[in-house]
Amino acid sequence: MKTSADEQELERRFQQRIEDEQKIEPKDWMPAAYRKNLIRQISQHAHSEVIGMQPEGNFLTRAPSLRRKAVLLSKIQDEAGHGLYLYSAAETLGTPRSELIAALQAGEAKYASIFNYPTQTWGDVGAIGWLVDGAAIVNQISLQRTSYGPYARGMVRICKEESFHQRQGYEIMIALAHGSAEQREMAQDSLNRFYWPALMMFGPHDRESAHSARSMQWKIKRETNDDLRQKFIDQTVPQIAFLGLEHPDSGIRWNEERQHYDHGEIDWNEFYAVINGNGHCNRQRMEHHIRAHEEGAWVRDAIAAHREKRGGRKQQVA
Ligand code: FAQ
Repeated sequence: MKTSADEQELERRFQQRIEDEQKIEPKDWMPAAYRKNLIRQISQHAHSEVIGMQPEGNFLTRAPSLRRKAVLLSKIQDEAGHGLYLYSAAETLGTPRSELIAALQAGEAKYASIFNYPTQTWGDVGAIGWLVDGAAIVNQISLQRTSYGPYARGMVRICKEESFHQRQGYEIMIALAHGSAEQREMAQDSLNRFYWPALMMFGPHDRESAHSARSMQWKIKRETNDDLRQKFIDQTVPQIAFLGLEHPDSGIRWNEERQHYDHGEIDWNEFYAVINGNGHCNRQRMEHHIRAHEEGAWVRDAIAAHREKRGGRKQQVA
C-alpha cells in the first residue's frame, strides 16, 4: 500500500516531468485531480465539437450554392471527427464515452456557450467559421503544447483542419462584405451578434476562473483565458477593417504602451446565464442531441452484436 510519503514523492516527480516539458502518457502515474480535471476539460471540448455541428447544420439545406453546400457539409463532418479524437483522448484516462455522453445529456458536463446562439442568416455561417473557429484555433494552438500527450497530439491535427474552417468562414464574409447593400448589412449584423459571444469562448476573467491556477501549474493550459482572449481581439481588428465593417466594440483602442488593443467589457451576466442553461438554444441543442443519440441506438447495438459474433468482448458502444 502507498503511504502518503510515497504519494508525495510521486507527485514531486510528476511535477518535475511537467517542468521538464515531458508529456504525460495514459499509463503514467498522475495525481487523481490532474486526471479528473483533464477528463472534465477534454470531454467538454469534445461535447463542444459535436454540439457545434448543430448551428451550422441548420443552414445545410439553405446554403446559397452547391459549392457552398459541399464545403459546409465537409466542415461540419470535420467537427464530428474532432469530437471523436477528443472522446478517444478522454477515454485514455479511463472514462468510457458512454459515461461522458450521459453526463452531457444529464446537464452535468458543459459545452462551449457559443453554440447556444441561433444561426439566423447565411452571414451567421460566415461569422461562425471566421470568429468561432478563429477563437477556437487561438486556444487550440496553445493546447498543442498541453502536458497530456494524447490531447496535445489530437490538437495538432485539429488545428490544421480548423484553420481551413476559419478561412472558409472569412471567405463567406468577404463575399458578403463586397456584395450588395443588403449583403453588407447581413455581414455587419452577423459580426455584431457573434463578436461578443466569441470573446466569451475564452472563459471568465483569470481572477474568476476556478480551474486556471491548477491547470497552469500542471501545464494543461499554457496561456490564461485573458491572454488568449487578448490575442484574439488583437488579430480580429485588422480582419474587421479589411472587410470594411464597423467594429462592434466602441471601446476598441490601440494601447501603445501595452502593445495591445484596449477593449470594452463583456456582458458577464449573459455569459453565466448561457453556461447555466438559459441561453437562446440550450434546450433545443440538448433535445436534438438526445433525439439523434436515441435514433442511433440501433447502430450501436448492431456494432456490439457484430463484435460479439466475431468473438470479441461484449461491450457497450457509445
Ligand atoms: N462555455 O475555470 P474556467 C470549437 C466553464 S471548440 C461554456 O476558466 P477552464 C470548434 C468551465 O467549463 C470550442 N462553459 O474553466 C468548433 C468551468 O465550468 P466547470 C471549445 C465555459 O476549463 C467551431 C467554468 O466555466 N473549445 O469551437 C466556458 O479552466 C465551430 C469556469 O471556467 C474548448 O473547449 C465557455 N465559453 O477554462 C466546432 C477548448 N468558459 O467545468 C463547431 C478547451 C468557461 O467547472 C463549429 N477548453 N466555462 O463546470 C478550454 O480551453 C477551457 O476549458 C476553457 C475554460 C478556456 C474553455
